[in-house]
Parts: sequence; C-alpha cells; structure tokens
Amino acid sequence: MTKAKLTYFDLAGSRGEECRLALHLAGIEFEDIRIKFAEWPALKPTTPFGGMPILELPGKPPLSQSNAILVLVGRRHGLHPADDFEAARHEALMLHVEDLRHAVGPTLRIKDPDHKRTAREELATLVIPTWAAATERQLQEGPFVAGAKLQVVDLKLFMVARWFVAGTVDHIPATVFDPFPKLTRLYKAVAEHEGVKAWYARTPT
Ligand SMILES: N[C@@H](CCC(=O)N[C@@H](CS)C(=O)NCC(=O)O)C(=O)O
Repeated sequence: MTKAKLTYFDLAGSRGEECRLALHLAGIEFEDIRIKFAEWPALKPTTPFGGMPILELPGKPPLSQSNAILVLVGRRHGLHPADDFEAARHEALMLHVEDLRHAVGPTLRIKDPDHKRTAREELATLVIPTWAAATERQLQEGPFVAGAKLQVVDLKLFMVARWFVAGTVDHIPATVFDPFPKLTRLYKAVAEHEGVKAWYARTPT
C-alpha cells in the first residue's frame, strides 16, 4: 500500500465523513473505500473493534476509532492544537459529540412508531438542547472552537449538527439548534469553509 486508505459505509455522514473531510483538508490523497451495508457483516470481524471508520497508512496497522483518526490527522497536519491542554479541551468536545451519537443511536433501532416518537421528542426537547447548551458554553468568539482557524473538532461538531439541521431525523426539528447562536455560527462557518466546499463540489452529500 502506497497511499492512505479510509474505509467507511457508502454514505456522506457521521464518523466516516468527518474523517474523510479531515484527510481532504489535510491535503492527504487517500483511497475512499465505501462499503455497502450488505458487505459489512463479513468485514466487521476483520476490523480492530468491529466498527468503522478505519484508516490505513502505509507501513502501519489499521487504525480505528473516529476520534483517534481525527486527532492523528489533525496533529500531523496542523488541524489540532499543539498545546496539550487546548488539545485535551478539543478532544473533550469530540467525546461530547460521541455522547450525543450514543444518545440518539438507540432510537434508530426502535420499530414501534409511538415509542420512536416519544423517544425522539425527548431528544428534541431535552437531550439535544442540554447537549447544545453545554457545547455553547465551550465556544468563545469563534467562529471555530479555536477562533479563526478550523480544526478537526469543528468537523466533528459540524457533522453531528448537520445530521439534525438537514431535517432528516424524524421528530427532531431542523431548527433544534436555532437557540444556540455560537453553535449555529460554527456550523455555518464550516459549511462555508473553502476546503469543505471543495470536498462537496466533488463528492455528493
Ligand atoms: N467509537 C467508534 C464507533 C464506531 C461505530 O460504531 N461506527 C458505526 C458507523 S458510524 C459502525 O461501524 N456501525 C456498524 C456496527 O457497529 O456494526 C468510533 O468513534 O469510530
């Protein structure tokens, strides 16, 4: 293998897409391997921890866990703070994104429509606003977490916010982040970032 390789589902969201974006912004040419859902059961037991994304770099074993991938790419390519405390603060926010994904994830598997609605309404009225208020308290003058410069943490926040802002999660209004101006500003600034726009100009959302 002579080139980096990123393996994830064939969809433009969540943990895989934030890693693709980080690689793209870092200027790393990579093989963008997209796995069909039907292919996943056979692949899963061969992966480090049974989940994707997975980053492969020449001469290294496969690296799993989205935050580990983001931090590695960020550290090597100026997209993660050099200061260790500031880096830890960014990593805390990245884990905060994972906490939200873990809160929403189980509702994706609920089959009963009434049960699903109740669970999603609790997310929309309580869990997500509480999560967003805590995020908002971590944001300062912006538009990004570190100020003027986009870092991998911003990609992760953007990706989770886009999930809801797109309005595709049943019973969660696309306006759920409207009361949070700093988070909304960050989301818009990432969407308007030239490197991010360049990625979406060549790769469908
Ligand atoms: N903590 C892991 C979670 C990995 C994970 O659960 N990825 C999902 C896709 S976003 C997955 O592989 N799901 C299929 C499965 O768990 O079988 C990370 O941050 O990368």
